[in-house]
Amino acid sequence: MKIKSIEMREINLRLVHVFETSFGRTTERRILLVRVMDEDGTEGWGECTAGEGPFYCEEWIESAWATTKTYLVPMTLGREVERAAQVFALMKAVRGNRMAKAAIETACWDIEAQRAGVPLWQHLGGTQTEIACGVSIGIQDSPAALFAKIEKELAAGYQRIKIKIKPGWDAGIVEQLRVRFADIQLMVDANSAYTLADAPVFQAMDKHRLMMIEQPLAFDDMSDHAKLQRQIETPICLDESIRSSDDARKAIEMEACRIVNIKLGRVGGHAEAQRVERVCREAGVPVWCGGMLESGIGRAHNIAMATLPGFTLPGDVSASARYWEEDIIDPEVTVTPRGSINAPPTPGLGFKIRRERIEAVTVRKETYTV
Ligand code: OSB
Ligand code: MG
Repeated sequence: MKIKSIEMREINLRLVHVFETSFGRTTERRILLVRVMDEDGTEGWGECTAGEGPFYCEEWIESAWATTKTYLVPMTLGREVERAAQVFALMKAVRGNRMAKAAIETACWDIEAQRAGVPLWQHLGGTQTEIACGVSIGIQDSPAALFAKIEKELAAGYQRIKIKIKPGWDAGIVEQLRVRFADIQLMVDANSAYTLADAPVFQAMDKHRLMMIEQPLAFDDMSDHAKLQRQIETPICLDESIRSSDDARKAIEMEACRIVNIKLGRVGGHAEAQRVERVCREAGVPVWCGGMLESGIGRAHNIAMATLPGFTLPGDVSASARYWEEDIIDPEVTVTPRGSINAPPTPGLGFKIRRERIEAVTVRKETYTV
């Protein structure tokens, strides 16, 4: 495959519901989409999952745009690779910036799968034709509002509920939730809002049988996560801390977590995600697919990745309609009444790209061709 053209564009999409985490609120997504074209004119699409500000991680839309344009495009444009799995290495000289890299890398996997005439999920080595879905529910204005949201998602069939927590909206809320929803599969995500001194908050949650506590402590502190894990019974799941398969290996070795959330952007694309999945599977550590409020393109890539055999827990990949009035793919992502998404049967990403819709929400675009 020769990378003949790379188009970068920013689209703006308003969320149906404001999403609040311990690091802030999101009302409108600014998404960098990448379209790569090969020598035969086959085009692949990728999505950069960087947020609107450098809060979940250092990358954000403006840094991703600048890094892609100034460094990643020159490193990949005009290059020929035998396999999409080699694209990440072309960008090796750039440190970090994995979300920006993943946009180009995943687009190349889309191309490769189309050229092979198979669905991307099969091309990646996926074995599950149906993926288990949960939802991630942001911090709400009141417990009543949270209860109402949970009722609605359970009625739609979702298999597990994740709530966002922050200091002041944590153990007390979980306690109330357990009174109302005694047996549901429930978990919390702190997005690094705590320190080891808060261990009592998590010890208080132990009696509520949570599936896991996601990323309670700092993104760059596996050592404290290992200490916290020794003080609580509930499994810790790492999100922000896992940027590579080496990170996963180290986290497992030091027992900083018992579950791993894999996000394509955070690890730098499909090839690295495959390596993380493998390290975890071989160590007997379950993984699940995280979400970054993706448009249909990123969502389709997530679905493909989540068919790999190690993805044994419900993920954060849910229906398009929970996020968007109108998605940019056709059909939109829908969830079955038993809370699952079927892997698409058609080659590549498996969803049609709605060009006109994308054009209508594009705010800037740059194309590079050789
Ligand atoms: O920590 O998993 C997270 C959204 C933005 C940034 C970080 C996270 C999230 C979510 C939402 O939890 C998952 C989704 O519904 O896409
Ligand atoms: Mg998380």
